[in-house]
Amino acid sequence: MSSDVKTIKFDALGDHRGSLIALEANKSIPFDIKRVYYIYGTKAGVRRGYHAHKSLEQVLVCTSGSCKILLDNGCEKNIVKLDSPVNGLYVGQMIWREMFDFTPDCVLMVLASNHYDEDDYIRNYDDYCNCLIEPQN
Ligand code: T46
Repeated sequence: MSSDVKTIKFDALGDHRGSLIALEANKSIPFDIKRVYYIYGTKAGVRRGYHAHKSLEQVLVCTSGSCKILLDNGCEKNIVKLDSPVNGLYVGQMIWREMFDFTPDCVLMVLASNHYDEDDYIRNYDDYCNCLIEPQN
């Protein structure tokens, strides 16, 4: 189980025209990418997330603007600010996450290791804590 979190710094390919970042599965992104989605136009004061994933791994990248991510592994909580397209945030399995403080121009792109599956979500915090104590298959 990869219940970890880490920041990833991407190589920016730049020249006089500007910058370009290429993200490749099993290279800069540490899994096979099966899905990409992005969150944008988030209203002021909105907090999203409030869940963990049983098996999904993801890399979050703020391609525009900024937002903050609260990460909770059941023992400790950390807040990471994403404010650059050069930085990615890897979020492994069984990490509770909440996203907040979105700037109006924020585009949060997420690369995911699997297709959308609602059964992979744990959307209740008490259930999440119970799963950490007694992992299920
Ligand atoms: C995560 C954080 C960072 C789909 O139909 N397909 C999809 O691929 C996704 C991601 C969502 N949906 C549906 C499910 C809900 O009816 O779109 C609706 C909004 O999803 P949700 O409330 O889960 O969105 P967030 O912003 O709370 O969480 C999302 C991802 O769901 C989640 O995996 O880690 O972004």
